[in-house]
Amino acid sequence: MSTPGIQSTISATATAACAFSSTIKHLGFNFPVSRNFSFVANNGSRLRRHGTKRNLTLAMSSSPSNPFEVCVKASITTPNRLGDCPFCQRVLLTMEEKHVPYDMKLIDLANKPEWFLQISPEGKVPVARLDEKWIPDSDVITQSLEEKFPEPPLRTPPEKASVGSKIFSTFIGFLKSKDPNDGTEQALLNELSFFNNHIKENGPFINGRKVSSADLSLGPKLYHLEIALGHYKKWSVPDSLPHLKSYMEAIFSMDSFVKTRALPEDVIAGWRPKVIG
Ligand SMILES: N[C@@H](CCC(=O)N[C@@H](CS)C(=O)NCC(=O)O)C(=O)O
Repeated sequence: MSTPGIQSTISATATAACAFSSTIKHLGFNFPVSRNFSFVANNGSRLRRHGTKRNLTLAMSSSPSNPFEVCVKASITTPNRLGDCPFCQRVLLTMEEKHVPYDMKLIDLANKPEWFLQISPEGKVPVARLDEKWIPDSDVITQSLEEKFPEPPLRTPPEKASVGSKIFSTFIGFLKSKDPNDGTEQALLNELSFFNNHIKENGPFINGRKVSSADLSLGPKLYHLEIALGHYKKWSVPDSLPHLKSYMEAIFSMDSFVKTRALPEDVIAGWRPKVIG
């Protein structure tokens, strides 16, 4: 299915083109830079970084004329900005970490276009087009990306894949709670302490030295936790959990994270209906 013109699309390659264009001007050249040229230059540097023929083949399989398309939540506070969906950020982080060029289509979830509902009948983001098929759900999309783009490998071993997986639901329970004595804060603290100990013994990331898929799933959720609980409950991660704190700092400062994170005001606005109830 073809999607309409790219009014609501921000192209990762186009962003790279801007960056590259300003570099050229800075060097004193002045000629127009095409999207293609930027792509080649962009992937050229990736190829040097990875230095394998396999990467060349993989990079070329999603050329700028046919980059991966991913529908993500649009900002509700700022035009033409990525919104506050942690599942969308997880997919974007995976593409960034695997150096897969993509086109991002920003979906206004309060006013879903007809073409979007046709490719995502449940009306949910993220949905990504892989091999000409639209795939919903961040679990399925990231697994498909892992199969199609095995380098760098991001798979978390099964015995560690569920570490931290209860943090998001306990965070939501605490955020929604109106009764300070209902145990929701303690439930969250228990999950965070468990995670803190895991990182102390296995860190700096869930699977050790390198970031893996479980980190890319949890990182955006911890970002929401920090912003939403800070705003609505004046709550922050206690100093008694230093390994969790440094984990959050490490994830939040990754280039891929900075590039794909939501605006704090969108995170705050996004959780307001849940807090108000
Ligand atoms: N399990 C799904 C969850 C996706 C999801 O819940 N997305 C939300 C945005 S964060 C959504 O699209 N909600 C539909 C709506 O708000 O209308 C995944 O991992 O992709």
